[in-house]
Amino acid sequence: MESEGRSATKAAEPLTRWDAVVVGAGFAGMYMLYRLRALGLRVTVLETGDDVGGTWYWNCYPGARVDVPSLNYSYSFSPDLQQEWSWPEVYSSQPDLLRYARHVADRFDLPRDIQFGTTVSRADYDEDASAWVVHTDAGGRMLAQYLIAAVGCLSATNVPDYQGLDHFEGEWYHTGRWPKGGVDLSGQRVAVIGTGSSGVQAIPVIAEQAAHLHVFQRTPNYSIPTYNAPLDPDVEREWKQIYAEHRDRDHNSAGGIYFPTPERSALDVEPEERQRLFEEGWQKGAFGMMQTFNDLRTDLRANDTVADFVRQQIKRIVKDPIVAETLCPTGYPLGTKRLCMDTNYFQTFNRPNVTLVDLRAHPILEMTPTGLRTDQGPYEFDVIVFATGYDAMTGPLLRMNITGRSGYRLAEKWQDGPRTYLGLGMAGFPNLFTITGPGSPSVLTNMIVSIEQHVDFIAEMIDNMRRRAVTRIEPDEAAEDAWVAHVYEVSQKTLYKYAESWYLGANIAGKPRVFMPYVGGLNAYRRRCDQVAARGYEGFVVTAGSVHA
Ligand code: N01
Repeated sequence: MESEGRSATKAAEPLTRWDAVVVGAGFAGMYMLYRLRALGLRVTVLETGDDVGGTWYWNCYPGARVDVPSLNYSYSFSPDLQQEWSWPEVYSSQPDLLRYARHVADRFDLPRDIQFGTTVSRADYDEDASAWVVHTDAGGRMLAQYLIAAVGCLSATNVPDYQGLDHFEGEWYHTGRWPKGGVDLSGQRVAVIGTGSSGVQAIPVIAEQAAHLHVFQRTPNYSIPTYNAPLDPDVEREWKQIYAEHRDRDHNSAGGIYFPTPERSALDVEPEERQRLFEEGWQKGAFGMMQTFNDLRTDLRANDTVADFVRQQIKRIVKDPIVAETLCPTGYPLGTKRLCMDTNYFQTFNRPNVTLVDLRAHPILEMTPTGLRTDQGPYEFDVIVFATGYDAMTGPLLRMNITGRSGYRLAEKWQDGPRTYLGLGMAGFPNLFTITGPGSPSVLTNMIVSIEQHVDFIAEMIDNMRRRAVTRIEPDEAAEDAWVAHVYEVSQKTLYKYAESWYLGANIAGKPRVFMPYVGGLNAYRRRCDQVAARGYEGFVVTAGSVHA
């Protein structure tokens, strides 16, 4: 029996001892390993994949690309690294980001401390040992004083529970688990379900390969062209001359990428002038348009003006007026679901081999052996692509089956939504740290900047603990409650509350509706963390003693 076989392996597996176990070898886990090793800790990193890169390892779907310029979306911790690395394009493709991750791993000799193909199946806090016992699906057991979750915010994939999917006779894939060797879609009848950032990127590329592509859209999305281009060597050279200044500006900005604050409200200018500025911003691409006025993300009436402008653009680009209307997002403010960045997304719907299906009007009733069925009839495919997103932020942590002090399960603690102190740790779970966990700015920012801030904070806290002979640290319940209340309070002052988004857990049936990231800005958050550290880790409870790990 398989379970017996597995437990037999488990029993035979010796308990290995570490100072720290880090889970995940994406950008967060790699940098955490680098920092902890420099402190002299014995560290092992457990990674499900067979390579480094995290998000950029798994998301190798056609068209996958970062939507932050790579000069900003890259590590800043090593001046040499940032000088020697060159990005071919302004917005890097997934293969280039993976190449970068591998380069960093090799340059800092990281893989020797990474166990690839290893998934954490359970982690239990052992109070007698003052250490975490970490179990892996291969039957491994590890004892470690510190457990650090670097599992990413968007790594627990969500495949809708459609009746009949098991009987589909073609191939199906989720964008976040795309096969490593790629998928040859040429001449195939393909369906893409989902039109969030992943779908918006994949659809134009798949349309070029497939014989026919059906796009199944539930909620239309606001999307802005990036106008990606090769990185101008002069821009790169000038940037690198003052890299430290650029990094400093990013690190102290609200979103982890610096933009000058626009001076005017969208409501303070005449409609013609506003239109002209939006046009100009649209032509700049990406976030250009959002930088035209200072209240597009905060004032509903100002937001309406930019949302109207995007709908005009869609109607201008898409030739069939019914298709254009179906693609127009309405009913939620622009930016309250993740704003998509695209290359020829709306143009793709002018292709003769692309059909848009409106799932709002005609929901999927079931999957069939040859495709799927709505009330409009059957659709037949060779390949179905699920671009249906993630059980975001809490999903990757809950999938680790974590149990803290006194048998307190994380799933139990979070049954009404995530509760953390600063998105860094939880009361009842000593020495468990989360990189970009719920309650931190994370997904609302340039992720690498947030990752570096968290890793630096955690490394310095561990260093401080060791120097003070502190064996356990965990958030104080009252400090955690106050932070949870603050995260909620700040979110209620924004427009985010008007959208049914994954930020709120709305995409997963039964998930508590709690706005998970901290929307108060990375700059404010960083100041708060610095203050917490300067005050001797205010809000954390420490215990001195010996560790038996
Ligand atoms: O996932 P999503 P994603 N039936 O949740 C639809 C980052 N990212 O992988 O909106 C039918 O955004 C769902 O519809 P609805 C970025 O942070 C970044 O695209 O729930 N449809 C939606 O259209 C992003 O936000 C980059 O009504 C269903 C889509 O599937 C995050 O990852 C690139 C459905 C899911 O969209 C997630 O993006 C890619 C169902 N049962 C991703 N369930 C860049 O850097 C869900 N949907 C550019």
